[in-house]
Amino acid sequence: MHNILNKFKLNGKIALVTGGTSGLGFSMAVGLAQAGAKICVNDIRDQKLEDAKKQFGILGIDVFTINFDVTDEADVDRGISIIEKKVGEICILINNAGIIKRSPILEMPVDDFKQVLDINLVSPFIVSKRVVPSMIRNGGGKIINICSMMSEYGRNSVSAYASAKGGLKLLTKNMCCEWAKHNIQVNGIGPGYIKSVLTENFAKRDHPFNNLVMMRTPANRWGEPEDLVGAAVFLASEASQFVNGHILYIDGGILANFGYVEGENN
Ligand code: NAP
Ligand code: GCO
Repeated sequence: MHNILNKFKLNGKIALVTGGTSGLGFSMAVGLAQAGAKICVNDIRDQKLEDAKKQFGILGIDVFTINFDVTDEADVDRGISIIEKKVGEICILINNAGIIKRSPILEMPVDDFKQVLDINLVSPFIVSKRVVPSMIRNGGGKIINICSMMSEYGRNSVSAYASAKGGLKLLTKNMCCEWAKHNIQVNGIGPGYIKSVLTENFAKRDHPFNNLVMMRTPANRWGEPEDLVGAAVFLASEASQFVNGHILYIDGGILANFGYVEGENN
């Protein structure tokens, strides 16, 4: 009898996780590898690539690492060409690389605003544009864009980041519109507040922002990178063939919740 779990297996698939040397990307890459995929990760710092290779190795994963800058179209072409030559053509792409710069709009240099958009929004366009032609030739593929709950919300000081992630939500839907006919499913994962280097300054007891996140998150905890892995495997697998243009929020319920204070109904 056909077993549905076979639909979640990624054996024989080649996956690229951009910026997958740490944090959320690293965890998702581990999950895809455990599901059978051959994993490639890139970064812009050789030391991080070396450290990641060791970390993956400890987990028994033979990762292919490569240095290229996702914001530089020529460097992306060079990097992807090396992957195609040494590993094979990519069938799963997770556009994970990202940064955040927090500043009030009036104090934020335009160049900082542009850099955040370049990495978080323009680079998924660049990398996907380079990878999709081979997906089309090969009969299909999967793209997962790492959005954010800031694809839905604004917040003081993250105007560049929210603009980029809001744009990435709609870029995801446009990629779906243009590439679905080629059996390419393009979806987003929208993490809530997850412990990583981007948020480590907040996730400390009694930090005002930590108190806000705890109050707003019905799960009453910060997310861990591992909380995203099941969704990543699902959206990278045959189990999600009819899921397209969807942003799957992994946020402990925060987007469903206006907020609650003790005693509000007294
Ligand atoms: P992270 O550990 O800093 O991961 C981001 C990765 O992107 C880093 O490895 C970074 O490399 C890489 N990167 C940055 N610029 C690059 C470039 N130009 N070319 C290639 N790689 C580049 O932080 P994270 O929290 O895991 O973030 C991963 C993704 O999740 C980001 O898109 C972020 O916006 C998103 N996200 C995070 C949260 C959260 O709460 N943590 C929530 C929602 C969404 P270097 O370290 O060498 O610069
Ligand atoms: C912030 C946080 C958020 C998270 C995440 C939420 O400053 O508000 O860094 O932006 O990183 O994107 O989904």
